[in-house]
Amino acid sequence: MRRALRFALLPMLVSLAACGGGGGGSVTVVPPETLPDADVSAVAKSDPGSVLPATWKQGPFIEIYVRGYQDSDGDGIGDLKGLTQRLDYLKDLGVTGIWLMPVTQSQDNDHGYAVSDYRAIEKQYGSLADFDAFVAAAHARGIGVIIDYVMNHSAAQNPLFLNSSGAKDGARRDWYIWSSTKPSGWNIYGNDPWKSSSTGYYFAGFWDQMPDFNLRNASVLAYHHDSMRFWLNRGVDGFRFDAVGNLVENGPSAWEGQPENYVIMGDILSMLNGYQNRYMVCEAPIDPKGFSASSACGSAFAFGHNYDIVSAAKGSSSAVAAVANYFTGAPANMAAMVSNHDAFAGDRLWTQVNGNLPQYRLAVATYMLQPGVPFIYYGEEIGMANNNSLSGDWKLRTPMSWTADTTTAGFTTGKPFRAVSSNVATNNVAAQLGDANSLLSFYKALISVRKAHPALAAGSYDNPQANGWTMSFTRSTASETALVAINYGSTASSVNFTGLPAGASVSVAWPASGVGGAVTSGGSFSTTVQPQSFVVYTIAK
Ligand SMILES: [Ca+2]
Ligand SMILES: [Ca+2]
Repeated sequence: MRRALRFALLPMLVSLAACGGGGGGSVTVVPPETLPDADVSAVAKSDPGSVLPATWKQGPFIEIYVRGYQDSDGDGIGDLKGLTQRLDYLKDLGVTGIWLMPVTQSQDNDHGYAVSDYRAIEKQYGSLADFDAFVAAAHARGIGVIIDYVMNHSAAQNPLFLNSSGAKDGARRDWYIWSSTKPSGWNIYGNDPWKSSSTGYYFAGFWDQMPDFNLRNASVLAYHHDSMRFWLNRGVDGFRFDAVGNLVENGPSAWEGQPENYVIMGDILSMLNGYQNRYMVCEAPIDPKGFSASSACGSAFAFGHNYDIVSAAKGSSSAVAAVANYFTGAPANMAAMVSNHDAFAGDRLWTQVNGNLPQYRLAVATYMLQPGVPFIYYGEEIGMANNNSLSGDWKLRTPMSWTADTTTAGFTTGKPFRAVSSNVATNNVAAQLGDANSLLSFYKALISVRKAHPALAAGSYDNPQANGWTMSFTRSTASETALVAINYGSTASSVNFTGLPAGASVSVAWPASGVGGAVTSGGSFSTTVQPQSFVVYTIAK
């Protein structure tokens, strides 16, 4: 969401206008009793339980754009049946969770963030039965499923907004934000959020086709809780929440990260924690650490840290220090990533490092070995590049590169809904699956090491050191300590870990060719880290 959306949506606005769809000014005033409305019935908690191990929440997760992942029926649009066919690939990769970008019925026919029905599956993706089958198949492989939930705004074509905008005395009027005169002084990411309609001015922070809900209205919050339970009751393992910095506005100079937002998310976390073994994570670039608090989302994406990770990988020593320090003041349950579906978070990693594989591996090792729940963006594991002939966010949301086919990428038997990634001919699953030296094999090996060592998946973060281009830290659980050193520089460096149990045996976890040793009588262990490489050791307690 956020800023980049504006660019992606411009062509869509034109097409909507061309087909007469839903501009605010075109709303027709009708008697309230004839207004459209949505099913807002209450949904009681009915927890089906969880078949997943508690460790599934440690990740790694993979973020998947269903429209771009796998088409099963040749219409050129990815769907749930296609995604289900790829679950064995995802299990083999080693992920323990999947974040699906919106799968609810939407108005945009693209990214899905303009939700027109919160309790229905996007028809282009399949049916509710297809969704249930997908979740069951993921669970059977030990993989959890979280889905995007968009609470800040709906589609303008959502019946709730059609009701709200259709008449000043409709049942849903107060479900959105209205003013009889146009408020002044507002600027949301460069846009005036107040849009005109025949019944007044409504607030839409991101796009005139995505009106903001009035989240001060208890009925609206109750509706969203009910809609979340609709999915949790079906076995969904949690949610990724969009734009939680934008939920409640308190004025033209107080519209982002307002105190009410933390309370709203904390109430949702409490509701979600009433179910077994669930997880939720928030998008809140305005305050990632604050929204990670257990009184708010419990976990939020570490925006900011991602830029430093990539800068460190590219050789910035000041960024190395920032990366080393990050988790000294950040909750360990934050979600870490190096790119996602939004351009404001950066290009695809391959494009950020211009295809430099040593730098690529260093960035990945950093976010896989530090604290935080790792989130891989689909295709990152094979080094998919942007398609820079596309604009805005679209360049990041191309069909998954399954094969070297430069037209279909192996994604569809038909014509893909969008051009494929620029480097599909070289970076694709088919080319990398059997290659022990491929990027895909690197991801699998690193994920395997992370999952094999609880200290890496869930340990503390201790003794972070940044010395020039080298970072080191230790991570511990009750049963083991992991020693990690990453050298981002172009010359070998030596690292000395101290404060360790005298005489303890030191085992190698990475690289496979490494050599272990023993802690000295003074409690130290020294090692040499080759240029642009990293080492991981473990000591059993
Ligand atoms: Ca399809
Ligand atoms: Ca809002």
